Amino acid sequence: MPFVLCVHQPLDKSISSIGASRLRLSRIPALDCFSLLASRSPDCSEPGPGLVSGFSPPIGAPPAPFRGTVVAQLPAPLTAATPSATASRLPDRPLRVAILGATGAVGQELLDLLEEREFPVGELIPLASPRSAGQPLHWRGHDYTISEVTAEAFAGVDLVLASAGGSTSRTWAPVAAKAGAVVIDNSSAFRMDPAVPLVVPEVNPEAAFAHQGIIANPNCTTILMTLALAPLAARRSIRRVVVSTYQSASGAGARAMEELRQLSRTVLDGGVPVSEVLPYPLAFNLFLHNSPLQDNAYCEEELKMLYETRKIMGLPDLRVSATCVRVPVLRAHSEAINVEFEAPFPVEEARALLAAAPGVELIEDFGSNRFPMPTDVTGRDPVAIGRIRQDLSHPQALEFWLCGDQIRKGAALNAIQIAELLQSPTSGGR
Ligand code: NAP
Ligand code: 2RA
Repeated sequence: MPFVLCVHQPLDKSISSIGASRLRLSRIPALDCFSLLASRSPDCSEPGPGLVSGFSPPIGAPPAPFRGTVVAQLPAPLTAATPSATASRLPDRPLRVAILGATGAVGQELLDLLEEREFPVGELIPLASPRSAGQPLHWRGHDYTISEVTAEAFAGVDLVLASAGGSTSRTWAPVAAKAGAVVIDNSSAFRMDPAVPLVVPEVNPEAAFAHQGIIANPNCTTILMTLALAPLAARRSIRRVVVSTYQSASGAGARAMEELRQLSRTVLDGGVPVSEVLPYPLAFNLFLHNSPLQDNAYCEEELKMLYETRKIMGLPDLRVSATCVRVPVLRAHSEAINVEFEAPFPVEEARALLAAAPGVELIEDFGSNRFPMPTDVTGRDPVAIGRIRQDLSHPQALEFWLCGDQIRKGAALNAIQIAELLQSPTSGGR
């Protein structure tokens, strides 16, 4: 039985993208078809009478007519008083923070962001492989020494920010969680584990509080895409997403970045580039994503975009088809996204929603053909979106382009935002 949910509360910037998924995920778990009626003016800046409705039929099934009406209040924002929040929060004091993978591309970004965001670190424990053990690390005016990861390293640790690959996380995250730490893991080890929340703070912040010691950070391409999809899905149900990615070398780690630099010099000097880190030379080249191919001819990265998007957005039937490509950009991923909705979506309405969405900025100048580029977002927090347009081949589909710094919002920033949310539950997505 499909329901109509009427939200008697003005949508503000955060609620517009967070509210719908919160309703779907935590308040009405049995709902398989939904509709969200939101009180909002068409320009999305002021409360007013507006209608947002959505319907998620199973793949291939025709949409059924609405038959019932349920009126529900949007849940109050998560606060310290929310029971699930208090049980799973990080203590409100300077924390003992371990960085597992402190020498890597994401680990280095984590260190920079902890400082930049003045995260309350009482004690820092930088961990890496035996290769780096004993190396010095200077952070926030103090000298540290990188240690090899051991069970003892997690004693008394409040928070582990892990970015040392899936096998390292599979070994050590449960050890750290058992020792009492909250682990926020950047690897794919636990993302699809039903007991582990998969969180983008601007999209499904409430999920973080259901953790049992481990929280998964989604794949970088997925994080960037859900920031754009969530505010649109809150207005009209999404039927299908077709996405092509343009992924930078840094998505494959610090050594892949260095290889791109070196092989670019080799090519410019007239030499023959030979790759060791990535499967093929990336300099002046591109290739389909380097993750393992599956029997269905999709690679792992492409299937992560399908399954992780479904989990984050609470849309288990969402259709997503991805083609992931590695391109010779040092840092920041790009995505060309086509979204089919259950009804036509005026471009101006979508543009206003995206402009107001948390974690998103628009870069759109049609007059000068100026839209987001990786260099626009390198070292910056927001995902930049542009060239939002009607799909000429489908009356209910929109096309747009986005760029996001995947080491930052696609990994380190998202992880720290989750930690901030657990320490101060109203901070999600700041
Ligand atoms: P990276 O630059 O290659 O860094 C890997 C880090 O893991 C290094 O600090 C390395 O230490 C450490 N490490 C490797 N093996 C270890 C072991 N056995 N024990 C302890 N530490 C070990 O990789 P990255 O790009 O930062 O990625 C790290 C993780 O984040 C991966 O799971 C990746 O999928 C995920 N992620 C990456 C991105 C991105 O854009 N790069 C985005 C989202 C998620 P040593 O220096 O000692 O070898
Ligand atoms: C990439 N999936 O290959 C990685 C980043 N997490 O770009």
